[in-house]
Amino acid sequence: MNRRRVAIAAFCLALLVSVSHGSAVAHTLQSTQADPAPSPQLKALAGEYTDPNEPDMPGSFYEQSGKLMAESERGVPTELKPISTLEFGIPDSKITVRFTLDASGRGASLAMSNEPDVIYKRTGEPVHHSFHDYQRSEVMIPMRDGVKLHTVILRASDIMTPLPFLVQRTPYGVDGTNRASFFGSRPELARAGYIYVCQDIRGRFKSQGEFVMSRALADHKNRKAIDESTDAYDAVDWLLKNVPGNNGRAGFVGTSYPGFLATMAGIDPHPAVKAISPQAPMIDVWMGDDFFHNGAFRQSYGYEYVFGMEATKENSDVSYGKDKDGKPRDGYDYFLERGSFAEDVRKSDVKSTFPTWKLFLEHPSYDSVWSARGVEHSLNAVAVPTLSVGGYYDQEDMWGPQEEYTVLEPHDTNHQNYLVLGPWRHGSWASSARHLGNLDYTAPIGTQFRAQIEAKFFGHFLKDEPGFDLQNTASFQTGSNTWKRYDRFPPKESESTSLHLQGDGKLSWADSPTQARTTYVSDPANPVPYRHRPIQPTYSDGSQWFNWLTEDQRFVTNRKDVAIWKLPVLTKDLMLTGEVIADIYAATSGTDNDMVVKLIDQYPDDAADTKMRGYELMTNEEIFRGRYLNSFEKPAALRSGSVREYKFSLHDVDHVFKAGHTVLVEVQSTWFPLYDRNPQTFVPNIMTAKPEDYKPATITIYSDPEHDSSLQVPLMNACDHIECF
Ligand code: PG9
Repeated sequence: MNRRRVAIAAFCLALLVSVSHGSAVAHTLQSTQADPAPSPQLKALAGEYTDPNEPDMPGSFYEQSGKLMAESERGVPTELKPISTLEFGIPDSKITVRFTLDASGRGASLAMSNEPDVIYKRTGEPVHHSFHDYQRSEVMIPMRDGVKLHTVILRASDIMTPLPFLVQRTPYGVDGTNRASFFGSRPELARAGYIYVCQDIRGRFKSQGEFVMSRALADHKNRKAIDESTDAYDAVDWLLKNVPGNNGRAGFVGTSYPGFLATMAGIDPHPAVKAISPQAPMIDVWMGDDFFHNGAFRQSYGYEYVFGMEATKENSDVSYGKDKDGKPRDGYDYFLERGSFAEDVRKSDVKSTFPTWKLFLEHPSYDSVWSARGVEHSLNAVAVPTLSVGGYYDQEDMWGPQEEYTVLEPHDTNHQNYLVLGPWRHGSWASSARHLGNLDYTAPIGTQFRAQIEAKFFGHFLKDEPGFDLQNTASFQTGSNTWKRYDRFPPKESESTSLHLQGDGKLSWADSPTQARTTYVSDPANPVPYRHRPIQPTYSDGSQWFNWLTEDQRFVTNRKDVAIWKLPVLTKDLMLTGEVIADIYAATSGTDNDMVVKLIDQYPDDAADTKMRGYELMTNEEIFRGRYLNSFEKPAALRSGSVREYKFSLHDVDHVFKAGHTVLVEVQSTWFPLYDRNPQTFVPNIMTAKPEDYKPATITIYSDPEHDSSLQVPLMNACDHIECF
């Protein structure tokens, strides 16, 4: 399955129609079709149906000319295919909808084959929505070096006034872009009216040229040089001259890889580019986004994502195969048995090593190969209004948007650097759901962002429309479940305050008065899983990858290789807004190691929401690879037994730990198989470590006046928790 669609497919009925339209695979339901149900029967099914758990995503069904039609806020009217009188197929998909009648013979509820546990109840009469009539065309747009890029253009033919371009460049394929997919993925923008342009980047799908993963910026003084920034420039230049009815302005939008591409469109931009919204952009894949974090290699993700992108010009899937009982293999076992990343590559049986796998193998440290790809080094001007969007629970690119905003902020002379953060997973602001995993935000925060901020941002800068009132930052604060607006992030009220890791597993606002040591043995043969097992391939159907950052951490809390510190139960709410920094003093009996630090909100055992009782919810987490303590460029062995300071960011938070909850800090040295195992004995290149290099090591965390292990947390209501003078 196309990986972009996996993320969208989870959003159920409201999106169903549009998802099926975007499908690359045409599954036919013809053979199972019965004669159409008679109209009176279809009329009885008519209504709006809603999942009570997700009340903001209803879908409507109605009879039209003897056919059953479906539509929703983002699903264009679509004719369903009758299978029986109560069961219908969604065109171009395997999904079926089955109705249940009430005693009077009227539709009462429905279930969809792809969501067997959800029952949609009839909640009213069918609701109709307006959908512009987007006309689709395909072109090959020439770049300055003659390479042509495949581009789909949608123009709202029922809007007569000149419109701006809204451009998304992507490596994930644009063939499925049409009226239905535009409304399905960006309903507010589709309804507002744009010339929507989606382009395959170089070397992907139907575009010519060579694909280079996170292509570095070229020297723009060389007029012939090309990169994603010049391709964006050339595309805009061509569109302005060749697509009639444009208003002379262009905006760029995109999430993740397309978010990075939106960022690139804002570097030395075409003069017509008036707004960009990089959403979950990856900014530096070595420092903190997809492939490494502080030097620790994201083994399962790096292996699978690159396979998906570089095996063919289109998207490919990885399988872990079956275990001896014929069940799908657990990714934990799969990667543990293989060993180092070099073994993953060797056992993958690909004919020649993919270019980005080769980079991982040959450039494990932050050398010029990676720093050249680090976008943050080129963000030295807010050349166009920039709306960065990020998720506190983004499992792929949490760091990118935070970094983009932070690096741009000092250059923001015109006050056009904007940030929106919320408790979303990767890209889930596109959803209208209230939930993320087990968490309930009590409102459709994605819709609120899209309607009140994103649509108004583009409306203001591309069409001079009123209503955009964001000053600098909007953040949906968890715990209190409220939207906050800040005139900068972190806000000036936020005070970085030490939370000390003391002896006996105590967390305290007071300094460590005594000497305390906490030890655990980290064994690479038995690494701590990063999420509940079994672990499915990252983007496979049913994969739990998407929500793992919100999983209850109790599944590892009792392990002997996870050290825990705890604050007494809070008597007042504790509000943290800003950056959390880990500052841990530790020694290892080995010569290399990893430090994983997690900040956790522990819910009380009598929490009102029964599924949250005793829940251990991470708010912040990160890893640091010890060999890079001196330098990211030149790894060095640690001296066995010597105390070192591990100081690194756990990134931004905006969370209220409620009175009655507890704060936990956990430290561990493996997080597998998301991160490859550190052999814990220094080897020049961990990618090629041999089985005998992996050794258990004793990790000691220090708590004393000289080695004051702590977390620096951004306290908003400091005087409620520490003495204020
Ligand atoms: N997280 C994906 C990615 C972006 C950039 C580089 C590598 C991976 C994505 O969702 O596009």
